[in-house]
Amino acid sequence: MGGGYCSCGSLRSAGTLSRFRDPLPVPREKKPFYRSRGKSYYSLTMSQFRQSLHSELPETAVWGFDGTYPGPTIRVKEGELVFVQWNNALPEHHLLPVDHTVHGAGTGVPVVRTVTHVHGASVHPDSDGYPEAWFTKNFEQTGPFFTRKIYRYENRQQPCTLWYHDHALGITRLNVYAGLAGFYLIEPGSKDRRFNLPSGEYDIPLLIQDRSFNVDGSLYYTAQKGSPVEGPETTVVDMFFGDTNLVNGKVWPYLEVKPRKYRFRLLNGANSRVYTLYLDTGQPMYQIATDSGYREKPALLRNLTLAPAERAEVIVDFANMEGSQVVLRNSAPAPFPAGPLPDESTGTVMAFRVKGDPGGIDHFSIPEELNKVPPVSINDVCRTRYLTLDSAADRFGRDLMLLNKLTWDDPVTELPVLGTSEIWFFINLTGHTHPIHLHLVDFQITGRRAIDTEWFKEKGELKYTGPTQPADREEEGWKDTVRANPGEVTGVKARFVPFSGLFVWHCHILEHEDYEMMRPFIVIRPEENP
Ligand SMILES: [Cu+2]
Repeated sequence: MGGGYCSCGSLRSAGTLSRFRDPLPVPREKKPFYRSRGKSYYSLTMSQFRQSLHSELPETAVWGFDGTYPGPTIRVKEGELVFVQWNNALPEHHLLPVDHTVHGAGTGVPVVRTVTHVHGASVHPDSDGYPEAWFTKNFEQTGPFFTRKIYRYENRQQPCTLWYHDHALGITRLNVYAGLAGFYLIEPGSKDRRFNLPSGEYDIPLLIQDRSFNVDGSLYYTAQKGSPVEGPETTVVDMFFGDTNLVNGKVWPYLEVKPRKYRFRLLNGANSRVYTLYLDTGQPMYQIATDSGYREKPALLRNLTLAPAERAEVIVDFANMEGSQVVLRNSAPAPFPAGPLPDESTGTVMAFRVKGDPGGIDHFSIPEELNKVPPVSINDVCRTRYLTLDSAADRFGRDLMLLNKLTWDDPVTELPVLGTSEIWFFINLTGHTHPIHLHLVDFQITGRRAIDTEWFKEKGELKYTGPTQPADREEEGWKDTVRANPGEVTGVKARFVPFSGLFVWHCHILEHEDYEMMRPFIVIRPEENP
């Protein structure tokens, strides 16, 4: 076996690892290697190395950027023109068991392929990280849609917390699980949007992921026993849930905080797990931003749910709490929303230890108004689309999830016109929630409505069984990923600007996106509209 994985069933029990043993790592910030007249140039390199993910575990072979997992944080300004060369210096063999029966991952393509997507970035299609624009070590081999080595990011969008991660067709779940992810933060271009929010050492990004380990410390990823396919074991599973939670690459870490306000940028970077996060002290988190920018006003929340790829920025005030420990916990069932509740291991995320004095006057504040988020209007909607989320079975009888009953290779069916607005209604006919992500655009949730799914499957008609429900509290504002819940129709309204061309929309459960729950879409220019 070429990689570092072990499928001998020597899974390490999560209960053998102590909680809150290691300090939270904060990814270092990447500096551009050249900056001139509002343009910045970066180069990041993916490689395999060993890193301690918990001090009671042997070092783990992981993949990362510039020798760290998660990769270094890229912090840019609104409107700054940024160029990034994403380099691949990974070994020839994959760290995890590749399944060659999955779309785009057949034996005819190199096993180790990468392509980096900045999730939520408004970019030209040639810099978006199209799943078939992959490349191998030193760009020796490239996928059919590869066009350029250096990606261009204009960052003409609201200040927000984005993240970069791998997006290679058929192996995204493995590349991200191995460690290929990091933060990409867009900061306000002008002072009036900076407010007086906690900054510097009081502004901390938290990448939350779940992982399982073998006894030798290596990452465990499912290999199916009794594979229906001849040859290597197949590894594509309906969902994958790890039995420990990591934050910024450490299992159940702790962070020493001062008794004052902190800004946390929460990102669910898990393959399949949904997190409902809360503080065990019952104290509030003041949410200030959603996926794609500031909320209109902060929201006082006791808990908030993030499906894979969703983000929320919150302010937590530890004032007058010297000497106490606050635990960030998870209460979301897996699968979501009707699976078993988390146990003590998967229900624990990290701890904050409040120590010392505030370190000066806490002059940071939670603003009353943050942004102008217009109410969702349907007056300018050019087109509505009804798109089903379906469960099916593949030729081997394995679970397979589809969008509109189509596969990745089927002809493109979503062709919005540049500059127009559309509402996409996701009709979820499966048994669990799928976080649906559209590249290029931000959107607002128009609402959710329960339907009779059996009726729909039989007659192909929508029979609503309840009134329209508005977005959840933590979803109010601009989003790029939305939870489509089972038995519901979920609507999102997006304006397709500013780039035309080929993009993708998909479920962000990585096991689903790797196995047909992803579709291309093309933003066409008005003159191309038939
Ligand atoms: Cu899905």
